[in-house]
Amino acid sequence: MNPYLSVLPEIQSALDAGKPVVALESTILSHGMPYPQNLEFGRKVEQLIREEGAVPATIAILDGKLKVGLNEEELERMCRAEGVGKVSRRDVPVYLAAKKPGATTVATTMLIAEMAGIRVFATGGIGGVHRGAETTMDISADLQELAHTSVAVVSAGVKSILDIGLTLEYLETMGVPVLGMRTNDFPAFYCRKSGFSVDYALNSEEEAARVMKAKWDCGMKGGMIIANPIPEEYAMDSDYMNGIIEQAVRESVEQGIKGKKITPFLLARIVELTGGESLASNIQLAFHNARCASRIAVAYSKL
Ligand code: PSU
Ligand code: MN
Repeated sequence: MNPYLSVLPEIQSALDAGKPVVALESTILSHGMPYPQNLEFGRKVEQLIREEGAVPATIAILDGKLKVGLNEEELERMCRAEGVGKVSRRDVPVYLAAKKPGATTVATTMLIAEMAGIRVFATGGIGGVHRGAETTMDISADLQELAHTSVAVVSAGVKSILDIGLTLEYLETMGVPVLGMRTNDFPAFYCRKSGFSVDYALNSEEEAARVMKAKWDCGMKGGMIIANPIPEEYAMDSDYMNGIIEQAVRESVEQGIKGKKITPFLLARIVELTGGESLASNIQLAFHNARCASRIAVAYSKL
């Protein structure tokens, strides 16, 4: 038994009974969306998962524990985000030892989900290879985690704050399957297409579950990406978004923003520059991913 792991009783019972559970990250709350929209989102996304017949498990680091499932007060704390750090793999032991509050990224949420026995995780967008990474070497730890940790991540692809082509090359090198949910196009978060393709298109959530089972039953470690495009009605114009993203990236370079601060800086700037319009799309695509992940978890639990 991992002494740092603290799983809510409802989630532990579901896991013990082989019932579907869907993990959710907390960096999207603490560092990806403003308060109080993040709190409203955090509650609603859990409710959607329940409506699909699965149990939600929002993950965070609090009071020296790896928390799987948050109560109302803890969720509020993550959304207010006062003194809450952004915790990727390297930060975990420090936050545990110091009992500091930490929001988990995709990498850390996968890591903790795997420890708890959760196989499916819904997010908005994953981290990846940043533009200019050939000189900065800025590659999100999310990609290494996908290579090693056995959790399927449902995401709306990646934002074009990243170099999408290099991100896909890196995932290929790391042996991570990139599967499109009812699409051949790898989506670009706010937009349904990025100009790049997925490795394989899936026709259903059941098919995703069968791929997961095949991978893990034969002893292969590592995750996979289920790329789920934003619903048409919430998609944004790609020329418009690329212009906004270019500007945000330019400002980050001019202001010398580096390291783990880059992604939160760009996300906040994009919300400002679009006058909040991108936030509405972000919320809707994350809801859509939560529904998809729940259906995959339900299908997986029946195999
Ligand atoms: N991309 C988004 N929204 C997010 C993130 C990325 O569109 O909220 C967050 C996720 O938690 C992701 C993290 O795991 O940023 C990646 O940060 P970095 O690039 O520093 O690894
Ligand atoms: Mn980075």
